Amino acid sequence: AYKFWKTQPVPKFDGKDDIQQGPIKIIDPDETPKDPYPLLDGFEWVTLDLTEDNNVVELYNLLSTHYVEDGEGEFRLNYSPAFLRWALTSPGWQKEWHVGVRASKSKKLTAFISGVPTKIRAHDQTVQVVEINFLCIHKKLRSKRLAPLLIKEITRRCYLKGIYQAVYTAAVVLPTPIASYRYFHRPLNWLKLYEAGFAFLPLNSTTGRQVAKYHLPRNTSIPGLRALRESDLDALQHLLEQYLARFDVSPKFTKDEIRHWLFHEEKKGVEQVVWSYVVEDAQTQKLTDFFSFYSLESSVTSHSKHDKIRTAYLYYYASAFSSTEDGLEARLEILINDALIVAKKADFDVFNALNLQDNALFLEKLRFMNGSGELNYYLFNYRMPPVRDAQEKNLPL
Ligand code: YNC
Ligand code: MG
Repeated sequence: AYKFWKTQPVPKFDGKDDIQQGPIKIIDPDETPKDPYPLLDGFEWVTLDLTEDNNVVELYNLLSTHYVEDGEGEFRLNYSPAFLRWALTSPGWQKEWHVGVRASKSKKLTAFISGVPTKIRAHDQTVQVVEINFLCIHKKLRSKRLAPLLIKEITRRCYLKGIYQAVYTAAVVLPTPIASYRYFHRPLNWLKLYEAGFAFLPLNSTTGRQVAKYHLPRNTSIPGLRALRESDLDALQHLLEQYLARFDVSPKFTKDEIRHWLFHEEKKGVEQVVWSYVVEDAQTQKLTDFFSFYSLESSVTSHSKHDKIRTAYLYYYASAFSSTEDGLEARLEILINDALIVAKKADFDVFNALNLQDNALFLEKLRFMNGSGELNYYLFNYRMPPVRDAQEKNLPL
């Protein structure tokens, strides 16, 4: 097992806990091959140019038919072209890290892997990383050991640019997660989810009672809640940094990254991907809270009167209430409930969240259902002790 992963600079499953945090292997750039790895016969490497609409559409077409499905293959993630462009052209992005494979004859895109650069904080260390995502192989090319080749090729291209560490997430278990979480789902339009085969009717309930159970007020409840403005970005960066300091690992965003990942600028013809809201205190004009979510549809592959489920995914959030008497737990409950109301108003069908960071404090109270999906978090060529959650760390709640 793990024929490929055994050869990579990642921690072994039986790793000791007392190991020093830091790189696993020191990379000598001179030993990095200058040419791409040889590919299967009849296929060739291609670097996509995501500033070109037709390249984005090609990638969309591959992913929308071959990317991640749920266990039964009933639903498949349907990242929109706008989402793909957003996810892959963050500050510092490199064209060379949008790696595709084409069939030499038909020129059809048959596989892909991507990376974007960023920094993370792991305890007190800042690490320059590439974030790897959208690894995808056409269904007819599966189980031919192409995935290790894609991974080795993007690794080579990162090493050549002097990046030796990576972060990535996957549903599959590989050596060795730094943390593992489960997906939770909060129905916003229960009836549609039921009709699409995503939600089930409990034996002792009725459709009417299920709809009532997930009913939300029409308006948000926190005074001063409003959409994020560009003029908030400095204050938001500060609020987020303070809040994320609670956790063992977090992104370390520059202001440009905050703008890119969190600020939606109204532009004609550009579909909204991310929704961000802040709470501004009326007296002090300070930002006290923040939440965001992004939009990612799922295609319903089974026969149903619905072909898409519109899902909002909880993204970053922050609150200055962690250090006050009112308490973080109570505050997050109303804050994220307001996020549900905003998402419902924007016509999302379901609101997803993982049980990471402080999410366990509100998931149950806000009627998220425990899902079957899991997500493992990984670091490449970097060792650190397992990530602890807020409870284990005795953080103020
Ligand atoms: C996976 N998701 O274990 P061993 S997540 C990493 N991430 O290797 P083959 C994976 N490795 O066990 P197939 C993986 N899935 O023998 C499988 N593997 O050591 C490993 N699905 O290769 C697997 N997208 O080509 C095994 O498998 C080897 O044809 C088998 O292709 C796999 O984006 C896949 O779920 C996932 O498109 C491409 O099934 C295919 O089955 C597919 O024979 C649907 O591969 C879509 C899907 C995955 C989404 C993601 C994160 C990817 C992270 C990759 C690792 C990055 C490392 C850091 C690199 C940069 C370094 C620097 C600096
Ligand atoms: Mg393969």
